[in-house]
Amino acid sequence: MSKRALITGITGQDGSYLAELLLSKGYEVHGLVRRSSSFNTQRIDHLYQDPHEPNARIFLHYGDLSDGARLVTLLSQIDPDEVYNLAAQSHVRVSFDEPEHTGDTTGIGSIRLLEAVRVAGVRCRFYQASSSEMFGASPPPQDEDTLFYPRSPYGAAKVYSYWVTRNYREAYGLFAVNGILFNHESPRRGETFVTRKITRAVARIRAGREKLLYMGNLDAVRDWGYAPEYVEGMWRMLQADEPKDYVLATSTPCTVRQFLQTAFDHAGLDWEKHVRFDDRYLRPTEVDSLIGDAGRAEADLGWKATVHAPELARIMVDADIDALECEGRPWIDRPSLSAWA
Ligand code: NAP
Ligand code: G4F
Repeated sequence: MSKRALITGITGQDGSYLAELLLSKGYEVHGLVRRSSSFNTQRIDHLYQDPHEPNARIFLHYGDLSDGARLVTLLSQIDPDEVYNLAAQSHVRVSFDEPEHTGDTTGIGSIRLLEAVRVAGVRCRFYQASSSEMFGASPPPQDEDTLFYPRSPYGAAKVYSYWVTRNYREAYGLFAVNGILFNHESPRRGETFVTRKITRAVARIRAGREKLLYMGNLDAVRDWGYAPEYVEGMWRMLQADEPKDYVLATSTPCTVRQFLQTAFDHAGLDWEKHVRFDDRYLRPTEVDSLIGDAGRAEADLGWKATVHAPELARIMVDADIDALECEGRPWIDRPSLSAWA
């Protein structure tokens, strides 16, 4: 019998890579998809299988983390072996604009899902997508024992989700774990996160479609890894003998400025000629430096990141250059200057 997994956030960057990974391991994959007036499934369209086919192994279900009753119904129907809670309003800057919505989705959404697991009586393993943003102002290096000091409504909502996940483990004996993941990126990264905003702009400037890129704080330090490696870590956490929380990170610091320079250099461009400052991209409170220590994940799970920021920047620039040269994909032609965050 193949295992069954439910992924919330399957249409996002991580959800799409995780769905690929689980399908490659023979899982039956179920994904929660928000109803939208236009299709939001671009990242998983290549995985689509007609549910009428007898051998179909991926199934999509309408639902939303704000709708607890729907979650109970789905959990009862699917009866999964593993649940990966990846859905969230995941943009830190936007969480200052929409703090209540972020709290409802990124925070309360997690307990709705945990309650659905409990009420439906499903015996599954549960993964919570926790974040290095929870460390916020705590100085690096950060590991599983570092104090949380969130600096945004998003970070605070993730701290809430972290603790309710631990609480359901301790209160109800649920195999529930937090993956505390540092930033991880890919060609599928949302276009308003800084790495993708940069690599899309590099491709467009190189092609002569734009001239300038407006940016916020270039001094922030992040620990950027490669998303496909991180979803492997998520899966390994749920295969472990006992439920524990783990940091996944590269341990390699990189400033936004260094990422910019590597990306522009790779395309043969001088970043200083094309980058301008705009304070709309600053946050009311910034997280200055995130550098993770993933020693526990390496020791217990045999997980170690191999792709670091410079290689990542080159992978993403190459992918955005290729995508721009692709015919017949109209969404690619959205100008990066209209990015909202
Ligand atoms: P992402 O690309 O922004 O994807 C978020 C997913 O959540 C999308 O599928 C989105 O659906 C869905 N979603 C949003 N609100 C929802 C709601 N109310 N109900 C149901 N689904 C909803 O994020 P990601 O980068 O893949 O990250 C995955 C998870 O890991 C997130 O929880 C994020 O906060 C966390 N995380 C990410 C990183 C990172 O560096 N990427 C690091 C640490 C933690 P639509 O497609 O319809 O918008
Ligand atoms: O790419 P970012 O928006 O990611 P941020 O805020 O680090 O959050 C991401 O990683 C978290 C894990 O630590 C996740 F939990 C979260 O869901 C998300 O995936 O910004 C990175 C840095 C920030 O310091 C920001 O101030 O880049 C700086 N930055 C400078 N100019 C900019 C810009 N960020 C954005 N989005 N846009 C800019 O123009």
